[in-house]
This record gives sequence, C-alpha cells and structure tokens, in this order.
Amino acid sequence: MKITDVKIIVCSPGRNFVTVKIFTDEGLTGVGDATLNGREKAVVAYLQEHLAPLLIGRDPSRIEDIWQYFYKGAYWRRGPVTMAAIAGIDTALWDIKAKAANMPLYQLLGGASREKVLCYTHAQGTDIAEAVEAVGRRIEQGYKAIRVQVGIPGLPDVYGTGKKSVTNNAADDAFPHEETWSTSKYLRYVPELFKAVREAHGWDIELLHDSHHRLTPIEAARLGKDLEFARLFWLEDTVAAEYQEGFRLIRKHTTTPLAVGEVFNTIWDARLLMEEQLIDYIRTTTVHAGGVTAQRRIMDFASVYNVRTACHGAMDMSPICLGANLHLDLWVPNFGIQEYSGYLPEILDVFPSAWSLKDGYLHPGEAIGHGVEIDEKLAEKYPYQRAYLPVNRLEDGTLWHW
Ligand code: CS2
Ligand code: MG
Repeated sequence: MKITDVKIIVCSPGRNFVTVKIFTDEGLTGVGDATLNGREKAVVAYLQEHLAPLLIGRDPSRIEDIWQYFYKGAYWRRGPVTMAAIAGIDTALWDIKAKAANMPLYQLLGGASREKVLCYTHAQGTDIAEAVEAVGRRIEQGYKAIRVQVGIPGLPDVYGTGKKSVTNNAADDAFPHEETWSTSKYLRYVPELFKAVREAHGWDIELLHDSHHRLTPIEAARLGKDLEFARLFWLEDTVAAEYQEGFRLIRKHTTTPLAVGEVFNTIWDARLLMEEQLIDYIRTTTVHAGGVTAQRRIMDFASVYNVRTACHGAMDMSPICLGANLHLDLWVPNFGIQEYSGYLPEILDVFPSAWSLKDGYLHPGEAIGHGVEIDEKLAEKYPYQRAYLPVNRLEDGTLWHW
C-alpha cells in the first residue's frame, strides 16, 4: 500500500479544528486530529510545507518508522506545533492500519481491559449556588465524575466559568480576551465551593477541580490541604509544570491526588513527575503528545510508577482525538479517567463518530479504525476564523498564567 495524497482540512464548526486526512492507493483513508487551540495555522503550515510532501509514496503501515522520521528527522525536536503535526499524521496512520486489519483500533493495541470507559464532565457557575445546581444537573444526566469550577467574588470572570472560557474560543475578538486573577481570593473561596457541593450532593459523586497552572507550589500545597475534607478525585494543573521538581513541595504537604500534563507534548515533559510519583494522573492526550504511537509509550511509562491515565478531552480536542483516546482508554491497563466536556451539535455533524456515551461511561464502538470520520463537504460550510485563548492578568496588571 502507498500513500497517494495528504489533505489538511481546517474548519470551524463552533471552534477551529485541524484535521489530517491520508489517502492510499488501495482506497483506504485515515484521519487524525492536529488541532492546537489558538495556534492552528502554525500546525497547518508545518504539515503542508514540511511533512505532507515527505509522505507521498511511503508505505502507511510503517507507522513507527514514519513517527521516528518526523521526530528525530526534524532535528528541532518536541514542542506543541511539531508534536500536534506528527500526531495528526500518526493518528491517521493507525486509523488506516486498523481498517486494513478490519478491526477497531483497541484490538490492534491489545484488546479491551474493561467493558467501558469512565469519564468526567464539566460543571461550572458564576457563583457557588449556580455551580452546585450545575453539578446536580450533571448527576441527573448520569455522570459519575464532575469537574467543578466557579467564579470568584470580586473578579470579573474566571477560567472555566465565562462564555469565552468555556468555549476556549474568543473568535469574536481581534485580541485574546483578558481575564483578571487574584490567587488569595481564589484560595479563600474554592474550599467554600466544595463544602457546598458535598453538602448538597453527598459523597457518591467523584469531584475534580482545575487550578489551570496559576499557583506556586506552596499555594498549591495549601489548597490541597484545605480541600482534603472534600476527598477530591484530583486537583489539576495547580502549578505550571516546567519546573517539575516544584511538585515535591506539594506532595510533602497534601494527600489530595494531583493531575498534570494536558500541555505536555512528549514523555520528557512528565518524566520526573512520574518517576518520583509526584503526580497521580497523567493528562497527556493523543493530539498534543504526538499521536497514538507516543501516547501509548507515555501510558506504558506511567504504569511503571503507579500513575494512571487521564487523557485531556476538552472541546478543542476534536471528536477524532477523543475517538483515538477511547481506543487507548479501553486497552490501557493503568486507566484512570477520560475527560469529556461534550461537543456542540455542529461539531458532531462534521465529525461522525462511532463512540458513545451512556450513564457517565464512554465506549469507542466496534467500527474498524478509530471510528471517527470527517464530512468534508459539511466542513467547508464552517470556514476557519482566527481565534485566541484568553490571557490572564493579576489585579495590578501583571501578565499571569491562564
Ligand atoms: C482545560 C482545558 O479541560 C481542561 O482541563 O484545562 O479546557 C483547556 O483550558 C483548553 O483545552 C485549552 O485549549
Ligand atoms: Mg485542565
């Protein structure tokens, strides 16, 4: 079999997505997600100019060799743009290989290790009452695990609670939306949120929270301690994790489980965190960590150190990324949980998917390949529109972590 063409499809059904579609001389095609929220066109250029021309004529079954060729062959290794581009190609090649083998991707990885994939979804409110109500609605929908975010009194809008934050897509602005932040206001208020949620909804629901990289290690340690009463499933992205050793301080002070890694793009970003068991869940996801080939490697490495998987699954991961994640989730022995923040209906129209959701559990389905396609005709109806993730400033104007 030979690769005959590679198409990079950019569309915006509610938000921008970058999709790689690979064609072969035997009529099989495969698709992969290469979306990098807020920097989509950088990945498109990387693919169109530097990688796609090198694929024509290659044997699509040589997935590992192609991955190494693009990873080592770049010389300038790693980074979100490079690894998202490689991910789009890699995921499409695994799709083709599983189709050629006439089986769902999870069978090619080693078969199912479970019957269904536990997921968590999002609930948020501009205040505690709204957030508590939102959690109730998610429980009624059957979810077993819910991430809870809340607006902070005195701050105009906070990550995960405003319209722009929820869609992560400020397409209606020429510049990134600017949020305002106060760590002290946040640290005082979040324990109140979880006290109210536990009082209202009890203990049979798993609760998660995302600090979105904004704390210092000692502030993260304080929050972890202050939240131990709530027995969270995890506290996510407390500290921007370039300085992995910083997590030793957090670990010393709290037993609240920690999750990190959605912004990581190679195993090296998480190596020390996992080797020293400074985290409990690794959040890398297929589109940002270099595809199925690399994600499987990270998952296996994590299993050596009692770290469980927790693929990032916000709306800016396309249904293709979710589909590929779900095949890995069904196979991986050290599975933790899969994020599922849901999709706008127009997104699911553009990306017909075999995966399904029932009573808080997902399943990739039994379609051959990873089970997700792209409706190219429909995708054309949603042209790309430049959009930015928000930025975050402290009350004195200092540019902070978003
Ligand atoms: C968040 C994401 O889902 C999460 O855990 O951190 O929504 C994140 O803000 C976006 O994926 C960024 O594009
Ligand atoms: Mg997050």
